[in-house]
Amino acid sequence: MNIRVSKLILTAALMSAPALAGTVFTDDFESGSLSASKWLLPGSGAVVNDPLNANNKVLTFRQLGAGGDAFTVPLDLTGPTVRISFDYLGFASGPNVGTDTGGFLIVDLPNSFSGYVLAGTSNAGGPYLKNMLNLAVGQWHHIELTYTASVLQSGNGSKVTFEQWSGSPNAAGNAFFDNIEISTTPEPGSLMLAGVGMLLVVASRMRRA
Ligand SMILES: [Ca+2]
Repeated sequence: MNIRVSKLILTAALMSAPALAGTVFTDDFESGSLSASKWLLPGSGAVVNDPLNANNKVLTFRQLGAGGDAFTVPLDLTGPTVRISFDYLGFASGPNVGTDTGGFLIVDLPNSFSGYVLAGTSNAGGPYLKNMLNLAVGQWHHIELTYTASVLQSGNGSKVTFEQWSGSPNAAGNAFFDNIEISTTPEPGSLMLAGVGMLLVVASRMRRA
């Protein structure tokens, strides 16, 4: 596997001595299904073979959705810093799709099914972080998001949900996620940037040999 990384740092905040990152969720989908211990109300989410690598299993969606389609079980996202990383692959069903292949992430507030669109492949729908825009189709991309939980008011009981958004011009089943990892990183209080979105966005491209 050759990994080529190109970093796009939109807004970097100094993070000194980040330690004790706690992983609260991982799924590489190699189990072949959406485990009830990890996923809540999976909707049309389904585990399928990676279109680029038949030996790998990934998440996709049988239908377009809105407001979330594959929800994690409630997680402790008290932070203060929350990190979400994953791989994303999109194909376009027609020339009008461009790079708006439909993948979106939403962070649901604790004990709720409403929340904030965190990132998506289109400006439409209001992604809070825009780092999934303009991703080339037909290849995997590794995405890392870091945000302060206070900005989104996430906390213990929050869910992260994935979907192929119904606002995308793409046909269902053309968006794929893999290697999802969600963790929280305690930081010294003196480094908190109160009320300011602290974003460290690393978009990289991963080419599978
Ligand atoms: Ca996988």
